[in-house]
Amino acid sequence: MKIGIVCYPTFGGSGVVATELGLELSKRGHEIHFITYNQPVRLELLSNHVHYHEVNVPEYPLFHYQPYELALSSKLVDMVKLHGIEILHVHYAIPHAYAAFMAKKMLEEEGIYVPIVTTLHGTDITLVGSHPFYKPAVTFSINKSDAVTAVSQSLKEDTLRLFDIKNNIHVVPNFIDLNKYNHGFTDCQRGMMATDDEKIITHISNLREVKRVQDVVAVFYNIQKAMPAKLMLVGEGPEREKIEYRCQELGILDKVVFFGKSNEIDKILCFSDLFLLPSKTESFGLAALEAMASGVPVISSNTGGIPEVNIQGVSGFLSNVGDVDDMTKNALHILSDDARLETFKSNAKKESLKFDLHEIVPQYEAIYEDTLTKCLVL
Ligand code: GMT
Repeated sequence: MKIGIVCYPTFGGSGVVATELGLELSKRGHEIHFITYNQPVRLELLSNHVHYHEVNVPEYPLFHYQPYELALSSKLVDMVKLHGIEILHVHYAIPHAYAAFMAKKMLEEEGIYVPIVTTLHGTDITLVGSHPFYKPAVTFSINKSDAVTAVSQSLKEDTLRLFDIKNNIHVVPNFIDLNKYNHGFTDCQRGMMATDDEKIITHISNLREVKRVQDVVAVFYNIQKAMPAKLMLVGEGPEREKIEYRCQELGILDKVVFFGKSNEIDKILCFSDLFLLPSKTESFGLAALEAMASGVPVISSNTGGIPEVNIQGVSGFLSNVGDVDDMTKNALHILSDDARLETFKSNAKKESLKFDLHEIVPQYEAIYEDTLTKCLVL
């Protein structure tokens, strides 16, 4: 199949999922066209099966806001015509599903029919999409998609609760390339980050308010009072400065390593003992899955789709949002006994196998095939 993928090209989970999906689909013989405003961060490999088409939005002084969705829909029309793209898979409803619908209608005028698959990732529904400013357009775009997927059962339920949806929503969870996390490193270079007796606690996110990174700091502060420990904070975002000040106030700045945006997530997870994800909302929690695939147990909140990934008492523990004391208690329970820590590490790895990309990517292929068949019948 010739598949057009529209996504945000940034470090966010939706862009990562879209990119990894496109790369895997290309390995399975499909021709993939990424269409977005920058080359996606995890898209290192361009080949005759993987193409990237940049959407340019010319600056024009009359426009207070540059019309990205207009430029995107025009680009989609051109790319479908030029490359014979058969199906468009758009990740994140805003504005991608909306722009794709406009492209579809323009193409229909020329007798070309291209169906749209929309994948909902979370913040497009729970944080932004349900805002009254966007809600009618998001509802319309979801209802006009030929197929809709959500990354967790929880997100599907949220979508049905928040919007008036007429379409069926398929749950297709986030996935992981387990080969990437079967560390070939014989030495994780743990010694560079901590001494043998120190436990390594890690958090990876875009450091937005919704991630509650202050809770990460609070839990870590409690852990390091009970045992020697280091905190690895990976990612960049609006909360970064506040967090640094908080660490300084607490007198733990020398125990916290800020990695910024790192492409070496696998290496960092390789030497981690525990992963913290105390988010306020989280439709899936790809970062937790990546940790688990590296054999790192997870202490998380019990919000959104996280309980579909992190299994209570098996791969880690879940607490109510903001319950730092319970998170600390659970973290210390895992970390204070080496044998127990090993059991949780191996359980985390085992649980991650459910999300093997070889199991999940065929689900998307089946949706594409089904959608194309239905559209041919119409
Ligand atoms: O978590 C973020 O801030 C990034 C966000 C995004 O839209 O890229 O991630 C969302 O999509 C990921 C991939 O499906 C999910 O794993 C994340 O849980 C979800 N984030 C939230 O729901 C907050």
